[in-house]
Amino acid sequence: MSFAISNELRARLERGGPILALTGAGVSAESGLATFRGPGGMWEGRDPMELATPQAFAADPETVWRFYDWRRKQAAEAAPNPAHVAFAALEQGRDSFRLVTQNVDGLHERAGNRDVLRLHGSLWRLRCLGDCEEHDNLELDLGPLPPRCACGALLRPAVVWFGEPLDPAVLHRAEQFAEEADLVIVAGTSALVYPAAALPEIARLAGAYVVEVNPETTPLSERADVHIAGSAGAVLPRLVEVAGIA
Ligand code: BJW
Repeated sequence: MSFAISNELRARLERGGPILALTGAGVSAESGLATFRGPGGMWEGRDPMELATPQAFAADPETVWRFYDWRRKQAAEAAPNPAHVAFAALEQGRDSFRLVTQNVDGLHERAGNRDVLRLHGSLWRLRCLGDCEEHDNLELDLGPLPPRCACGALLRPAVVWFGEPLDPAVLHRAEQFAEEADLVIVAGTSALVYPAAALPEIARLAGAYVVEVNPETTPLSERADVHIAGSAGAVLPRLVEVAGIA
């Protein structure tokens, strides 16, 4: 796949300023994981958007848990793809690289990124609806669904559903990165879900150059400095090369 790299993008990749990457479900599509919106986004004939709400969980925790149990198993079977590997190379090659993801699948961490700011939580953490601490859980067999905590209360995935606030400290850090960035790479997101979708605009207003990597156009496309219409797995390794990172 061939695509042009503008002089400005090349200059910003080469000059060593702070780079912020904002990633979404499309980055894991080439690992075989379904995105939320668009083709292949349905689960058992249901729209994932209807399931990713506290209301859906309150009404039917078993169905919502079956969806997340399926996602955990899919994610465990998936392997990081060249886009994940490229983001890990950027973190290793640049002190001032920051990765902010909306993804909950853990593939960035498995590719080698050590400092991942997870806006929407993680499939691999569980939260007790009683008083117990949120904790990591990598177990693929959670037993009968919905799972319960040792204290007897229901457990839920520690992800951020619609209408729920993001962790304020995480969001604050992400906004700071956006304000400090010289270059923002937005990859694999429909740029529809806030407050994540506001980060490129915060960065742009503070002087960053914004590049979007997505085979489709999104509401961000016309505001970004460049839209590269390609898959993250093809484009990101090339950007790493231009940045001079082996
Ligand atoms: C490829 C590719 C390839 C394919 N390469 N690309 C301002 C305006 C309007 C509304 C709001 C607003 N502020 C807040 C809201 C409400 C709401 C919201 O944004 N609604 C909009 C939908 C209108 N936001 C919220 O509710 C947030 N909370 C909040 O704001 O709280 C405020 C509050 C304060 C105080 C008290 C109480 C509340 C929370 C949002 C949580 C989102 N949660 C989910 C589920 C997470 C858990 C889980 O994973 O199940 O997050 S929903 C879902 O969408 C998930 C994703 O992270 C998120 C974004 O999706 P993403 O990653 O962009 O995926 P897709 O599928 O949409 O797009 C994939 C893209 O990839 C496509 O464009 C493809 O073309 C592309 N692609 N292959 C590159 N190979």
